[in-house]
Amino acid sequence: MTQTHVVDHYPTRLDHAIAPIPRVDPTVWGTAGDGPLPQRVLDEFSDRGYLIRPDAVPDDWLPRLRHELDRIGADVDDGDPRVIREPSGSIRSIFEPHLLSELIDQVVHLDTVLPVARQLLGGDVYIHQARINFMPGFTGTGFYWHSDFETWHAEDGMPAIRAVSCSIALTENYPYNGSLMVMPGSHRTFYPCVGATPVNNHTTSLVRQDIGVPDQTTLTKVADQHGIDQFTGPPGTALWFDANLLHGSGSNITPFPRSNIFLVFNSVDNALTEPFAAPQRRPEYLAARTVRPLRPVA
Ligand code: 6CS
Ligand code: FE
Repeated sequence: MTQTHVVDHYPTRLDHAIAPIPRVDPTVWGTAGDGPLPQRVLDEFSDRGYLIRPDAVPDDWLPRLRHELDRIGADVDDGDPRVIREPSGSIRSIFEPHLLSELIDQVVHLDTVLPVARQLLGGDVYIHQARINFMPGFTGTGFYWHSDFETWHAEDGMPAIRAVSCSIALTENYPYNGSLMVMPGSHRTFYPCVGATPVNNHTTSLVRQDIGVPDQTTLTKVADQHGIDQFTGPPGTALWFDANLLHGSGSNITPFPRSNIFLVFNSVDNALTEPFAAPQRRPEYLAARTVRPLRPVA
């Protein structure tokens, strides 16, 4: 859908390749005085596009959270579109867990979580997307390299790069069980992608993303320039990463499953418009259009 009122700084899903575009938005929108992160950590996030914060959830919450994930998985209806399954039938993701579970809503509001999002994004934030992810041992499959913002801009109409993801590990992330890889510093450049968005792309892209991924020549250059880091750590560790950071994961052929809570915060000043490069909007459970600013609990 075309729109004349919102400037598109980040053209993508094109019919021919164009050069990478330097990011026009800041990465850190708040200051050291606005939240728990000191200037040194804000600078690191600005430079590398991600942060690892241990102990995002208290240790004694972890068994309850794992149990809650099992409960949600068992309770959701078979036909609920918020449940994404692997071809084998096993559950890969469940969207909107914070609306399905009081406990997960409490995680969103923890003082290790919401104040960090508010500081990084410089003010009031709301949940753009939330999901729980399950990667089974032996058969778990990953996601090819992508920038989340590329999808949210093209398919959801997110105007600026003013969103941040918080992935909280509920299981141990080893280097060998399909844990996330990132290209540090790649968030400072927008990599336009070739290929139009098919109608109802989300019905396949949440299991395997083929559209909105940079080509191999581009990925090779970016990896040569920035290198690749991997997110490892014990349960309870949070990975915060900028919406435009290139990331991906391999398969998990080890016996050790992975699961996480994945929360995407967006600034209330960056509410969704019409998709910039897709034939229709995606459903609310993938891309919230109801902007409900999150209030820190007293
Ligand atoms: O579609 C989404 O919103 C998210 N999922 C995938 C597979 N890629 C883009 C983004 O991370
Ligand atoms: Fe992603």
